[in-house]
Amino acid sequence: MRSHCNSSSVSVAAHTFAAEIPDFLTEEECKLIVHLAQLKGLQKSQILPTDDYEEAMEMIEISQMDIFNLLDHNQDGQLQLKEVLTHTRLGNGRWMTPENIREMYTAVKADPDGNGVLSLEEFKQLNIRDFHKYMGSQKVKMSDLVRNSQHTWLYQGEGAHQVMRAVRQRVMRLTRLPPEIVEHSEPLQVVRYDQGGHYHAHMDSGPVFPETACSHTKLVANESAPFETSCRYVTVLFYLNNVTGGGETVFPIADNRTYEEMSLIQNDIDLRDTRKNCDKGNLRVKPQQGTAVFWYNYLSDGEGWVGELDDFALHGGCLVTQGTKWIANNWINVDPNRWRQLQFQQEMERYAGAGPGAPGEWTVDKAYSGVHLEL
Ligand SMILES: [Ca+2]
Ligand SMILES: [Ca+2]
Repeated sequence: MRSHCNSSSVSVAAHTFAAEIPDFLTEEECKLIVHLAQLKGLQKSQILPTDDYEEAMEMIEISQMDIFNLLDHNQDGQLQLKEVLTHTRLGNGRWMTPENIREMYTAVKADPDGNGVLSLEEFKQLNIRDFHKYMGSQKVKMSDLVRNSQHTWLYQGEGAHQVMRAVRQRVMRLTRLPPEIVEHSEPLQVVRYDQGGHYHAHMDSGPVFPETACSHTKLVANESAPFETSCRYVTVLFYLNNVTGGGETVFPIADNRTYEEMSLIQNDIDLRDTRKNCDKGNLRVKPQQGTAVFWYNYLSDGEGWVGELDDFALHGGCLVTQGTKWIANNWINVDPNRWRQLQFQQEMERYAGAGPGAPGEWTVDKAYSGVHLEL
């Protein structure tokens, strides 16, 4: 699938598997989903940073040297601009552009020799508290955030609206995944981007380190991992309307033969920035009502199970320049830990089998109502 072709079914990119399927949903189904989402009510996908940022950052016990080493990706003893940009968490939810970083350096006098690179010596001189103060003092608008949209979750399980059930069944056939996996995945997420909305390029799933747990299996596994992430094996994205201007889905590095995290940001051009650089992305899909796009966020482990994250699945929502954009996401959750996934499915079956009024205090749907996932 290169650029916005309207091929009739599945097309395969060299490295990224992404399929574009026109008319996956009818116009009526799209309208109904939007209507249901409006009835339920949408919430901001990301909120403006709060004032307690400074305090929160000071609580983190990490030495200045550790921060430096963490940021110095290529280990050359200097912090290049792109190394600082890559750590989006530094911005406290605010999307940092090369200009933002340079302004910050000037404000906190971080780069006295003005060469745009922070040497270890310069970094040691820097008072991290000044940096936090500066960040806290910045007026941040919604358009400055990583994500500027609103969303809600719609139930798709048994007893749900027939259209919601039909969509789930269709996703099951499309992905050819076992019903028990699809049925116990996240509900449908409906997202609205108003004019000026965007979502900078991101992965739908987080890296799975030993200290990370999958949100959906965590409770069942009774694990207390310090970090959690939503393990989304497959993404199926639906366009619910035709967008007047912008709003494409971009895969900045789809098809790249070689990929280094750092090549995403070069010569002041950050390919992840969907407000500025969508036109430079490798693959762009134009929203068309009823079309579904689906892709895998993980590679195979070679043994028929989920393997490593697929970096090429990096994608974002381009700036909506005119009108409103409505999409929906169906994510299929699979735990890279096969045993945990199995345990989760068994537990879910047990709850389902216990019938109404069963002590199932939580279900996947309950777990996701009001969830604010940061990816
Ligand atoms: Ca470096
Ligand atoms: Ca310098």
